[in-house]
Amino acid sequence: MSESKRALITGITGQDGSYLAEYLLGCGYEVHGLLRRSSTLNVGRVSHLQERIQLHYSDLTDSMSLQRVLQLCEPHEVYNLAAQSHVKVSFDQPIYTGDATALGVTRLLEAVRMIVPEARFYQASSSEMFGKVREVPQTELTPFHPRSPYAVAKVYGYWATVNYREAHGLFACNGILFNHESPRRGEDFVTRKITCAVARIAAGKQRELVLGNTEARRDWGYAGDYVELMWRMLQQEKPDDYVVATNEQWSVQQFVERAFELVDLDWRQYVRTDPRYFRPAEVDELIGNPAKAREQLGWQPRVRFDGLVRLMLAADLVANGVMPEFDWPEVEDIGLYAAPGFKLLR
Ligand code: NDP
Ligand code: GDR
Repeated sequence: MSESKRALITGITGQDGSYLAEYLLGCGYEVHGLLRRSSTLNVGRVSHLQERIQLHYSDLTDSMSLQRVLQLCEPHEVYNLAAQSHVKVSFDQPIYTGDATALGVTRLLEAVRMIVPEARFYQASSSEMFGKVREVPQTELTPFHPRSPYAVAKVYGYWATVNYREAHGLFACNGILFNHESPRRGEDFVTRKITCAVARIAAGKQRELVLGNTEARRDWGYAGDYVELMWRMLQQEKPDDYVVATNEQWSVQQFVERAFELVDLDWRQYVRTDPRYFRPAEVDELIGNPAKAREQLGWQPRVRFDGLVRLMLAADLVANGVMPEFDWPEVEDIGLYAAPGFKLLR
C-alpha cells in the first residue's frame, strides 16, 4: 500500500466519475475505480488517465465483487457515483434500476461497514428525489416526492446512507446534486442531445432534432464544478447532506434557442417534438437553494447557463470539424475529445 490517500470511485467511467478522478489525482490521491464488463471497452471518458488510475472489474449488483475490491484497495474515501442514471430508461427497466441504483447502495455500504468502517462515504443523491415539487427553491429540508423508478431508487439510497450514518456511525454523506452537464455528458440526456444535434446540423450531417417535453425547467450546472463539492463534503468534521445547485432555472426550450442562436440558425426549422420522448410522469421544474453548501463548504459555481451552452456546443462543433465563432468559459476539458492541437487554434 502506498502512503498517499486512496479513493475508490464507483461510476468512474461516467461523466462525474471522470471529473472526480481528475480532481482527486490533482489532490495527490491514489485513485481506484469500478469497471463493468461489456463487449466493447467502455473507458472513453478516462482513457486519458489510464496510466494513473487503477480499474477493477465489479458491479453494484454483485456484493462479492464489491467486497473484493474494497479488500484490495482499502480506500480512505468511497464515492458511490454508479447508477442506472437515466430517468426515462428507468420506466423501461424499473427492476434493474432498483437493483443497481437502490439496493446497490446498501451492498456497498454494507461492504464498507464490514471491511473499511473508517472510510468516508459519498452517495450521489439527486434533485429528482424532490420530483413533484412542494417547495421552491428546494433545500435539504424539502420533502421528497419521487416521480420515476429512478427517483424512487435514489430516495432509497439517500435514506440507506443516512441510516448507516445513524445506526453504524459511518462517515456517510449525501450530495443532493441538481442537473450538471458538460461536454462529457451522455448523448441521451437532453442538453448534450441538443448540443450534439446543433453541431451536426451546423456541419451539414443532421437535418432535425426530435425532443420530448421542452417546457420542463431545470437548474443546470457544470459537472466540472460539482465534483469538487463531493470531495469537500468528505473533508468536513462531521458527515452531513448538502444541496448543490446554481439557483437558476431555465427551460429545455431556452436551452434549444440559445444553442441554435450561437450558430446563427433558426431553431424552428429543425426542432420537432415526439410523444415517444415524453415520460409517464414528469418532473416539471426544479431549482435548488445551495446556501448550506455555500456557507459550510465555501463554494461558488464558475460556469452558469450561458457559459454551459457555449462550452458544450463548442466542444461538439470542434468534434464535428467546425470552429466555433463564439467564446466559451476558460475550463480545462474542452479539448478532451477534440482534434489534437485544438487548443492552439483557439
Ligand atoms: P453516468 O450515467 O454518466 O455514469 C454512470 C456510471 O455508473 C457509469 O460509470 C456506469 O458504468 C456506472 N454504472 C451503471 N450501472 C452500474 C452497475 N450496475 N455497477 C457498476 N457501475 C454501474 O452518470 P453521471 O456521471 O451523470 O452521474 C453520476 C451519479 O450521480 C449517478 O449516480 C447519477 O444518478 C447521479 N446524479 C447525476 C446528476 C447529473 O446531473 N449528472 C445529478 C444528480 C445525481 P458504464 O460506463 O459501464 O455504463
Ligand atoms: P433528468 O435529465 O431527467 O433531469 O435527469 P434529462 O436531461 O434526461 O431530462 C431533462 C428534462 O428534459 C426533458 N426532455 C428530454 N430529455 C431527454 N433525455 N431526451 C429528450 O429528447 C428530451 N426532451 C425533453 C425531460 O423530459 C426532462 O424533463 C438527469 C440525470 O442525470 C439523473 O441521473 C439526475 O439525477 C438528474 O438529472 C438530476
